[in-house]
Amino acid sequence: MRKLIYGLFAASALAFASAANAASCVGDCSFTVSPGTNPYAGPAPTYTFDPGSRPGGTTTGNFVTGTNDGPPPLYAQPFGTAAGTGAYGGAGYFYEVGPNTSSPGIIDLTSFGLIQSLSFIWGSVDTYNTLDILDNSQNVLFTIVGNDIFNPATGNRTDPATNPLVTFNFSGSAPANIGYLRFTSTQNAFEIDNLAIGAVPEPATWAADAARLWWHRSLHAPPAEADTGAARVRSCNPVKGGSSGPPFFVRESPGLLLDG
Ligand SMILES: [Ca+2]
Ligand SMILES: [Ca+2]
Repeated sequence: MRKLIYGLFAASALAFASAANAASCVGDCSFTVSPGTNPYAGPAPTYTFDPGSRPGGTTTGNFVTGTNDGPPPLYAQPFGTAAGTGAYGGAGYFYEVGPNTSSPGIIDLTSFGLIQSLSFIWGSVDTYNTLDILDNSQNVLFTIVGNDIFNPATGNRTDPATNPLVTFNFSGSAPANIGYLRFTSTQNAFEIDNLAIGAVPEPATWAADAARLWWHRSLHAPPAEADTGAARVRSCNPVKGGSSGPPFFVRESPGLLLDG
């Protein structure tokens, strides 16, 4: 009986470890944390969260600017992106979720192809911030919490260590599966800015692009002689000093025609 209990315990512990590993950013997921800089020095943002630079689709959450100390305190501007202080985020809008505004919030990335990397400024990292990286059906692929970024995640608003650039890299099956980011914060707040998505078209898109390229080229192809296989005949001058015989001709193989 004792063996059975131990066995069950070991099996459940193993299952728990597997579940935990499945949710952590390991395997096909890795990340780096670089202390925040002012001005911002990361990749060009896909979304600065200013008007006109915001994720679409089924995205939820809040686009705000500045710091709102309430009461209760709602959110704080991520370090290095306050108006006029950074090369990016100059208009100052950022993305946030929290119980007094809305939480969780979802950023819809389903319009991108293979997502190989993504980065953002994680502002005032808190222990109660949770990022879930979801697949296209919104199942959790990877989970990262504030203390994974900096421990202890004190929420300090100006310390570069708690306002870092966080960069994720994905491999294996992850790039094709990532569909959404889910931000949860059980207290105010989880703030990010300058979300940069590193994506390439999916193979299906490549095929479509190739088909479009072929169609475009077929529309602009040389006259039909290039496609009929008919030999093209080019007249040449008679050989200098030759007899009074007829001029000779050369045949140009259509197989030598190169597509521009
Ligand atoms: Ca911004
Ligand atoms: Ca925060």
